Amino acid sequence: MDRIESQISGVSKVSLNGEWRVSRAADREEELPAVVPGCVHLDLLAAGRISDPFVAENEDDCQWVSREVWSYRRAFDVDQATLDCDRIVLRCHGLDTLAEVFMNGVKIGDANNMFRTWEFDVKSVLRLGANDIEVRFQSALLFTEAKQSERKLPNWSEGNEKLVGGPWVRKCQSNYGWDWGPKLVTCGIWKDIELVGFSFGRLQDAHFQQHHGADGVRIQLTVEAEMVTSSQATARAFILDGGAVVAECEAAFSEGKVTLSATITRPKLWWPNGMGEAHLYELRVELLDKGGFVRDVVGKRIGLRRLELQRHADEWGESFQFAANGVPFFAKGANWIPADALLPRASAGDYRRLLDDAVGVNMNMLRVWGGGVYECEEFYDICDELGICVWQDFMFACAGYPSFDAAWMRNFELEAEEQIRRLRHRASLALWCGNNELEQGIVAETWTDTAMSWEDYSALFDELLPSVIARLDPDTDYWPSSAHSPIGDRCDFNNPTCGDAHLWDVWHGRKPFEWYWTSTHRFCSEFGFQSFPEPRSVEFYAPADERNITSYVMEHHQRSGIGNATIIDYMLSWFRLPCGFENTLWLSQILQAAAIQYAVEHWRRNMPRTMGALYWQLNDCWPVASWSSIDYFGRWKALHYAAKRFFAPVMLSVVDDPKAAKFSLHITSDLLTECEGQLRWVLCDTDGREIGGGTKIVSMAPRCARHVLDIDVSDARRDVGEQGLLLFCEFLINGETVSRSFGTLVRPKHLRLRAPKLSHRVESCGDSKDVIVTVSAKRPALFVWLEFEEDGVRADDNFFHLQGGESRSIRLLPVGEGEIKGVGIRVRSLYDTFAE
Ligand code: BMA
Repeated sequence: MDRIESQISGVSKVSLNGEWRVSRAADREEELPAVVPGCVHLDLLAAGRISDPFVAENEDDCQWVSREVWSYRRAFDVDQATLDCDRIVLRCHGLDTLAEVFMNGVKIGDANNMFRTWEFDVKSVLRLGANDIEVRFQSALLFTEAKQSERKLPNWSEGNEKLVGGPWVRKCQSNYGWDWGPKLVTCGIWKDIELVGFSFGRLQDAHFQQHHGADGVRIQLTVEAEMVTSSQATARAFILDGGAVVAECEAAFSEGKVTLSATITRPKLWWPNGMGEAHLYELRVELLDKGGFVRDVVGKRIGLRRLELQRHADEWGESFQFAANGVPFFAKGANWIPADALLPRASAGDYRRLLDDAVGVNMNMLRVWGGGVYECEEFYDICDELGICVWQDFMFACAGYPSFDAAWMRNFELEAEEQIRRLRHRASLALWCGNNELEQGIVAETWTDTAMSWEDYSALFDELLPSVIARLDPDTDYWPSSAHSPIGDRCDFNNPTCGDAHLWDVWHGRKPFEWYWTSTHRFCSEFGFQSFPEPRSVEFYAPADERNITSYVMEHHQRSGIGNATIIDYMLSWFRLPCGFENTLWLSQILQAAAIQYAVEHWRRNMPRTMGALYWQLNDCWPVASWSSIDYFGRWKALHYAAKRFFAPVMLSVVDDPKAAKFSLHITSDLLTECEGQLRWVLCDTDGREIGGGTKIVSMAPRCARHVLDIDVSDARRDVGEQGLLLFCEFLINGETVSRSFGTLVRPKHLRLRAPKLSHRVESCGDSKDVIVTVSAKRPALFVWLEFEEDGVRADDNFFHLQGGESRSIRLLPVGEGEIKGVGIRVRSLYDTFAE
């Protein structure tokens, strides 16, 4: 079917994906089956030649794989129709990384950049009938070790959690290891590979631009074609909305290029999640010959929107806020790392699940972090659909890069051109960012062991990259680095008055959570706190006799040097020492959620001074202790449930003031319209006895944060003592609770909590497949959580607080297709973590 269609269109494509063979180049005899797209570690794993590197310490035993030369081969047939094409190329959408490509024994080219598409002319080497292809991968690790011994580039944590020399090669930097990831310097044909043949010409690019005016949105489309013939060619474009054509234009190519334009008069705008519909149109571009026959077609989905970074002088310095269609919004989200350390394994379903999980907790922005990869089409497709804005880093992180090397620079320039052309039409694309954290101490006056020179840094991030962006995508903003301070001393990378900031005073700096409340930064693009995955996930990698957080395997699955000690240190300052291994894992999640909630609530209260909070990090690439809110298996940690609450469109939060015996209540609304609701609060003791309470009607202007009530609890404190006092509060709109909050005058470890006597009841919900669990507490219960034995289940709320005598109905949601049985549910709370 594909073939027939492609022949009609005049570009024939023969996929070479599928079954290949892989062997060490030094030992061709021993060939193993291989899958393309894929990578050598996945092939060796499937063939039983290595043990799963994600289990126990197996990663150590497969380090030899990164030191070999690997050869991928397959045979394929070519028919006369393909052979008759005047131009035939082998198109490799992704080779990881140092590759030589041979066809029928003839070398057809080399590749040295994982982030580029490689095309090789194969017209003269192809034969009718049987052909063979070999792609041979050098060891990127041996290459970078050699380069690094010739000239040492600065690189954080090298030799510790990282292998040597990553910055020398244009390859996923976290392959070399990271403080949350394994060291698996893999190789392989990691994206599609195909033969492409054509005789007339093919479409190369269609640059879509939009100009919003009073009479609608004017579309401008610059189409480029690679022509084989010199005969006349025309470009025709359609914009469709739900299948119906809303605009159409056509014009003849001149020297392979043409600009078309059209106006959409009643545009349906694209909005980020929470601001409106993320409406998408279809764009179809055709290459026509002079008889009007379609010779090539490309399709894209586009959104009509203005999406910009607004920086202007204001009372606090310079703003840093994103605006959609002129409306500034608070960016709520997280940092994204590769979805799997062995990336070709991440399926479209994995991307769908993770991104659904991001919008499911009210996120509207993700930052594709610079130590991973430019993501696959599915990723951006789903972000476009769901209204997730993308902050896109270029792939540089935490190291000095050899921009003094002209060939390396040219290689990157081509990479940047390709990625910008690929992604610039995306509705979700909010920002191009040069790199991750290079300005954070890796740049100095001159090159040293720990820094690159400002001169070489600037050549790359102040000159080359912004000029490529200005040429190819002038409509998207560029930001040189994250974190970056645009005013004053550039080395003051976390300047609180301007730019974005990476706030690691809590965690790396070991400051107390209260430090967050002193931050007045304009946009917090990184801050984080670690936790362990839940017991079921840990059981996957830690055998029974290693289930203690100081065991070798548990420390092996913890890549932050200060990791486990830091978790425990903070844990003891907030919570009682937990009993046993499992409670330690769960309590680490509660602690992590508390830390990030502390931070985000503060910044949202501080809007519009602060206009973004992207925590580190959304996801994991293997099972490990890390800063993620979703573990490798897709299980939500307590933080992810908390994110749903602290990123809610309308958020109630409590600021406690133990000295003054006072709670201050604040509401932050991201709604685009005014809202009115009822604030309710109940003060009780740890036995659940009500001591006070009240209600208040509150109106909130659109997009604002304000202090709405002070509650003086000095009398109650005198009566029951500060360790016995709990404040529960909620905000209701039209009778429905939209946000809950909670306050105490002491840290949870000093509360006189009593056994809450939790019980739960499982009910099915009418005809629907939904299952409801009603959880009840006799006495106040903090951080109540449901734990599931069956997989494929999630709760619509978890790690919540209950008042004494309160019942809460929690809906269980299926993850994927499965049906929920509602069996094996355990309900526990903070009390159970320490009470034996
Ligand atoms: C950041 C990131 C990563 C790192 C994280 C946790 O600043 O950019 O490099 O994994 O901190 O240490």
